[in-house]
Amino acid sequence: RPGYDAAAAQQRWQAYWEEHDTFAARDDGSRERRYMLDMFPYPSGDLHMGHAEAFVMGDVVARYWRLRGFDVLHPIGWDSFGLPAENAAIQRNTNPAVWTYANIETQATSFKRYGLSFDWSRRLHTSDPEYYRWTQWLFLMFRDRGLAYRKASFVNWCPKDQTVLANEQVVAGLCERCGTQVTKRQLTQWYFKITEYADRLLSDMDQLQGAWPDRVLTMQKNWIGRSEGAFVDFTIETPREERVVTVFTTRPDTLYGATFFVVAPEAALAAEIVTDDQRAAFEAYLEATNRATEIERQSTDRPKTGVFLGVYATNPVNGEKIPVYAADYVLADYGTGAVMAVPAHDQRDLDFARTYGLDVRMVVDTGEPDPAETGVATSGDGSYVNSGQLDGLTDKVAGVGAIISQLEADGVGQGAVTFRLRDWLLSRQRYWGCPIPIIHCAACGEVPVPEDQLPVVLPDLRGQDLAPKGTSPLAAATDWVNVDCPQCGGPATRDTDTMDTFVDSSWYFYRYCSPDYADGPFDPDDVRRWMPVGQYVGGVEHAILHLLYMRFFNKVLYDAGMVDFVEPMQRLLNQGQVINQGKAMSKSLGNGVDLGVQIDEFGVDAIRLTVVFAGPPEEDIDWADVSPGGSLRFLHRAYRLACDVAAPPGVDVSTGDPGLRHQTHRLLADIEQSVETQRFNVTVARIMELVNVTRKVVDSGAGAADPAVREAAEVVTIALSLIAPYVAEEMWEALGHAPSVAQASWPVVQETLLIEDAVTCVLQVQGKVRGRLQVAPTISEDELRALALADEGVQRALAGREVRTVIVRAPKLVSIVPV
Ligand code: ANZ
Ligand code: ZN
Repeated sequence: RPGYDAAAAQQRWQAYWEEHDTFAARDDGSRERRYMLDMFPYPSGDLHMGHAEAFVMGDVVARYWRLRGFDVLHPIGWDSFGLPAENAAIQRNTNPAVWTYANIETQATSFKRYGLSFDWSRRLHTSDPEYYRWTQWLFLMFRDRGLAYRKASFVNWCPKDQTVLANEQVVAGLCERCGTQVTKRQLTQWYFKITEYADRLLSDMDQLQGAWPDRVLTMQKNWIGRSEGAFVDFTIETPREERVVTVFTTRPDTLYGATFFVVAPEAALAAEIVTDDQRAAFEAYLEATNRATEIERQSTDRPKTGVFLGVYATNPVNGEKIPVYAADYVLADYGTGAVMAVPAHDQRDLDFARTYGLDVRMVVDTGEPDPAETGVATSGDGSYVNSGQLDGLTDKVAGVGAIISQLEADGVGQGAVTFRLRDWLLSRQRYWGCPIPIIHCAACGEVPVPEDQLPVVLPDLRGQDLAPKGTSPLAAATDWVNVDCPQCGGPATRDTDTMDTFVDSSWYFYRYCSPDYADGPFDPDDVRRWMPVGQYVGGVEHAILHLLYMRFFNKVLYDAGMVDFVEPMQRLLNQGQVINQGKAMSKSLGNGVDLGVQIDEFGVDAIRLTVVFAGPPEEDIDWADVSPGGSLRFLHRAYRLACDVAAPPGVDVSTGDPGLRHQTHRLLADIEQSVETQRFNVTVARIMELVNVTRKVVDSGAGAADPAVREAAEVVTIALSLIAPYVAEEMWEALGHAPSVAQASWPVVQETLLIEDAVTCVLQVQGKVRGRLQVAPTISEDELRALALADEGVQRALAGREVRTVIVRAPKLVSIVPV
């Protein structure tokens, strides 16, 4: 027999949903609300298999919540500014806007076809002036709060994209976007002071334990990199002056073991203290340093290099004078950019000491062999030696405590906490981004663009050369750049940088709550009703980028009184990737799988089912191991089952085959549990099982007319609608229900039907059968009596009359005689 026609079903139901606004977020105040958010896509080309996987997971959640009776917000939009659009536009010689909005339309069409239950009325694009007006407003709000500032510094520079990159965008020394080796450059840039929130970004992670993947929490924790230790003041005598130089150390207890001192070559200090004799050597070394990346510099297996600066530092605890080096394993922008080197207990210092023949002095005896001989630094607990008043102590906590007290008493140091996290560099010298709403005036300095003049709209540079040159292409738009100063009216110029697109994506989920709101970035009431987001779904590649930045934004909004929750995303799911033959899909390997082609061949439902069935959502899917054809055959089977049902809608299912009813409710309980715990692959397995057991009953026993068959087919249809919505609509219709299954209710598990080896107990009132119960064969008489008296059919038959006798023959019969 034929199955369902996937292509026809897609056309029909997509049109139906659209016409009836089936998935518009209901919000009349009578139901509990849930917010299901997907990370919004970049509009780079059409949807691919990765999208197919990510978005179906969120769709299962949204559809489930709707069936459970929640009002569900499930919006979609586009992260539409950014380098990919600009690079593609340069390559194809078109304007980024043209390319971007064309891609958005393509993706929107594909999303609709893919059956995602989005509320399309809330659609947004971060490159729309109506949106980025508020990105600019938020930037100015941050600046008012002292959280946005400009400074000159060395920045990561991608020579190919000709733009600055945030540390997070440098992966293993390479540009995250194009893979080019990143170099350093000095520029004046805008920063967000995310470091001011380092402590809270860490401590609020408590609220996310168990609800966010551990992997993401660990990555954020390491990225924030909290270190406890001390600042210690050394004095350095230069030929010109004596200066105090502070180091940060996590091991102040090893202070007596410091045998040399190291400063970062590019820190201003190095050039200031170097002697004339050593200057030429130092400058040559500095040049070499500027060519190395931060990752290379921190690499432990790289040979240590450095140069003696000709000066000595005095250790504050023992007055010892130790030589000062510049070496590139010390970074300028971490701690204070200077370290006391303790080669016996720090491997990097030991490697350096062995290269340059410097002293190695053990001050913590851990019982391991002497590092001076083995070349292996020891870092564990032990008893202090050669360490003045620390000698005799035997653990780190005591040692660190004692030395910090001493440093503080002597006024030469103090206990301290530092963070690895750097401020967020947000300036980009590129065209296709949100303009920074600042005007530079010779007389007034930085002047914010007045609120009533927002948005600062990107000038149309169509036909102009956007190719990267190292300065923003906006600088060439002189009509746009030259403005009157809003403060003094004198000649002034606009800031020509645009913002990192991670600024755009740090607040889009608030905007979805009130997409047309005109008095601010979002309506605080709407946000209070819908947020925090109940479930966020997206890729783990954003663990330290977007997922940290948006937490930071939320905290600033919280401090500004604009939101009343500390963490914006209650739960996070990182879906896996779709790979092929064990490898990431790529053009060069020729192992790409095209989503459109797959859908044309098997239909949307079969592809969605395949993706969900392939494994737990966070695991990668190898397309070589799955069977969309098998999925399609299953869907046909499920469809035919619905078509075969002969009992009418609304039939009293309690008279149905007890064995099948038991299976139906047992599997329904499993389906529910697996959806709640996001084991969606198990959900599919259980639905398949239910189709099989039901089919057996249809083909034997009481057959298609058994009410239990209808019950089972309805459970199959509703559960399947989460994953394969088109065929589920067809089935719902075949079952004689009005459209749409999206408006159905999630079936209720009947606990009494879950019992293994249940026995049917007949309930009689005055000798007539008034009901049946599924009970355990071991049920006690008292329990059975209570259940029987509570039964709806019995109650109806009694019609309020008092009971005279109850005869209980557990487990098969209860006979009730009323007065
Ligand atoms: C002396 C010492 C002795 C250190 C010892 C460690 C072990 P974390 O934990 O990552 O915060 N350090 C400080 N500033 C640095 C910089 N700008 N560049 C490179 N290294 C720097 O690391 C803190 C430790 O890293 C500090 O503690 C310092 O070395 C080094 F047995 O000081 B320690
Ligand atoms: Zn001015």
